[in-house]
Amino acid sequence: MNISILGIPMDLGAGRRGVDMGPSALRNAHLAHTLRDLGHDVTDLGDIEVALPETLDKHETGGLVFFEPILDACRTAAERVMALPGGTFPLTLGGDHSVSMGTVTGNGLRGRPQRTGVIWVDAHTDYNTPESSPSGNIHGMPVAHLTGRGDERLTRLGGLVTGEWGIRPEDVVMIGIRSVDARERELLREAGIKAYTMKDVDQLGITRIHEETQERLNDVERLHVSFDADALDPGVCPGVGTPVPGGLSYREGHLLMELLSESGRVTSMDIVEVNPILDTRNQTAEVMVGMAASLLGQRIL
Ligand code: DIR
Ligand code: MN
Ligand code: MN
Ligand code: MN
Repeated sequence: MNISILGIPMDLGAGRRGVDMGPSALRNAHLAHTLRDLGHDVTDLGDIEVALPETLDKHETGGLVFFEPILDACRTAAERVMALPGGTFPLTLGGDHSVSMGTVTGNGLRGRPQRTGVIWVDAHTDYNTPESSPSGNIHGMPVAHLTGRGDERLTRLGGLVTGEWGIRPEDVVMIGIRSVDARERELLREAGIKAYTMKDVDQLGITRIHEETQERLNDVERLHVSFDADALDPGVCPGVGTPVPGGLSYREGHLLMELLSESGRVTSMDIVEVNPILDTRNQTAEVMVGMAASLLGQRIL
């Protein structure tokens, strides 16, 4: 397979500094080399340009911290993904999770707009709107905006999204959830988004959750996996900005990626929220490279 790596070195959407170094940490953990060893043709497109917080005033626009530069970066990321030749697998590296407003949109609109399912692997549901968010941090809001709620400039990605295309709430499946804000919980319920909490993972197991996810997303034409490193337990991935105890084990993460790989249906992936400042000797980036490898065909035997 042809895989294109694109970095979005942005931490403007997060509450703490450092995930802007995520793409570099993942490259240092031998991302491209690992995927080439699996037989893929890998092109690293480098990073898009993102404004540094030190060069900006930290102003809020209607409850959205760093709104303009985040919209700019997301739009640029979407355009870069849309420009990739058909058949290429985009592997996009955050950055905080707000980058996925750009990457998911780019993947959905590439070639001709298609119905796109999203598997959101995360400790958090990232379903806040500017009104519901306790923090104003946009990394807590991408799923709401991808499914058409919140600030219209973000849902339309500054005019890039026109017409009917959008992610349908019923085409989103979240896995690994264990931190949801009060108002966010109400919005999620209203929207009818399927979220497998850690309790569900404990009770049902990843195999059953994967089967149900495939069933639910049976009709989508494209399938995007957005993997926030904080979905995994902080013991496995300590280098994240908002660690939450009780996460996916190393094997649960791999098993989910292995099963998704076997399905042959995944067409794009993000790896986000790797924070090297808070990490232990780049462990989190190494683990996440392993997750990408499992999704992209690595097998034990
Ligand atoms: C919280 C934290 N729900 C917020 N979100 C995080 O600020 O909206 N998402 N950490 O990854
Ligand atoms: Mn997230
Ligand atoms: Mn998260
Ligand atoms: Mn986040």
